Amino acid sequence: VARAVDVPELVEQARAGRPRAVARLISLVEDAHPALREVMAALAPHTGGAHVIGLTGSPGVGKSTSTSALVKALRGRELRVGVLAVDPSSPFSGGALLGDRVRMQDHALDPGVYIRSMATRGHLGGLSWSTPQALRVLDAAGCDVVIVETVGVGQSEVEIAGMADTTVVLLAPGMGDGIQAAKAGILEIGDVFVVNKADRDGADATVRDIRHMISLGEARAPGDWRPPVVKTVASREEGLDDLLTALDKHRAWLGETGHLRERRLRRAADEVEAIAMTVLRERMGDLRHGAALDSLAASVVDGRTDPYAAADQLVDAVTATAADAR
Ligand SMILES: Nc1nc2c(ncn2[C@@H]2O[C@H](COP(=O)(O)OP(=O)(O)OP(=O)(O)O)[C@@H](O)[C@H]2O)c(=O)[nH]1
Ligand SMILES: [Mg+2]
Repeated sequence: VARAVDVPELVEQARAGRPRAVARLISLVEDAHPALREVMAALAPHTGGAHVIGLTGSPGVGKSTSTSALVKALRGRELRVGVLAVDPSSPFSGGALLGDRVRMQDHALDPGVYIRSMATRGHLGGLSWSTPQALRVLDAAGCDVVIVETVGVGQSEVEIAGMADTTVVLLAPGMGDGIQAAKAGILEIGDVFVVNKADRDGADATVRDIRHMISLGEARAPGDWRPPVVKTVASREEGLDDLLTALDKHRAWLGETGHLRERRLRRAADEVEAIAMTVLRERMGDLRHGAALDSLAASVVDGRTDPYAAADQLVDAVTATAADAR
């Protein structure tokens, strides 16, 4: 049984920066709670202020260490920061990210930092559904910057890149990371590249590799964004100024060229689509368990109708259900 939620009160507290209220709102997202509709309606006028930064890279490359160092640098500028650690492979909150939590303890007592890990596997609608909603919560709660850290390489990273204003791809010297990045299609999604662990041999060679591979990409028109490659030693908090400068420049470029609005329009379209698909799937499910699909299936088997016409009828039935609901 869902606990009653005082949405206006909760939203007001979250907007005032109360961590418990923010936590509760993100839990509502994770639970796909019925009160979410009201929550999102209340948050909508207060969103759009945060610079959303996606941070991705192979396991162990230093994402969490970099996030922590970045948080510290941003706090040095007195900005409010949200961190969302997304683990698409884990069905449980917290577990896989426990190590990161320990690392993040530096910031545990800082009211200007909000850190949350979120597991999305098995979640209704998955990553594409829950992450943007959690981002909205942090955005509306007044975060100037929200960092989304993804665990693991693959499709999820490309998905996260679609949700960020600026995507940072982390690499490390050696390990053929540059080549792996090219293979994984990660070069296309990076707005800023970071060669972390620059205290190790081969950092300059990796920087050259990445620059070379970026230059092999699509021919760029004047005025297009050229992804910078920055060297950092996150564990010693070195190179963070260069990284912040690159992030600022990208944010400014986005604003000046209209790309920010373009990206956010695409993001909102994806979000609306993901929610609509979830709703449609639910309603399809209702029909499946009702008699509608059975009788359509019988029509197909008996040759009275074809599967396409039957599918059209099913879709029409779903739409009719929606009209009834209104
Ligand atoms: N030498 C060196 N080690 C680093 C640097 N940055 C991070 N590390 C170390 O690399 C290891 C992995 O760092 P994490 O920040 O956990 O890497 P991650 O990308 O978050 O790892 P996953 O979350 O498991 O994918 C840790 O032992 C860090 O201390 C660096 O700049 N130089
Ligand atoms: Mg990590």
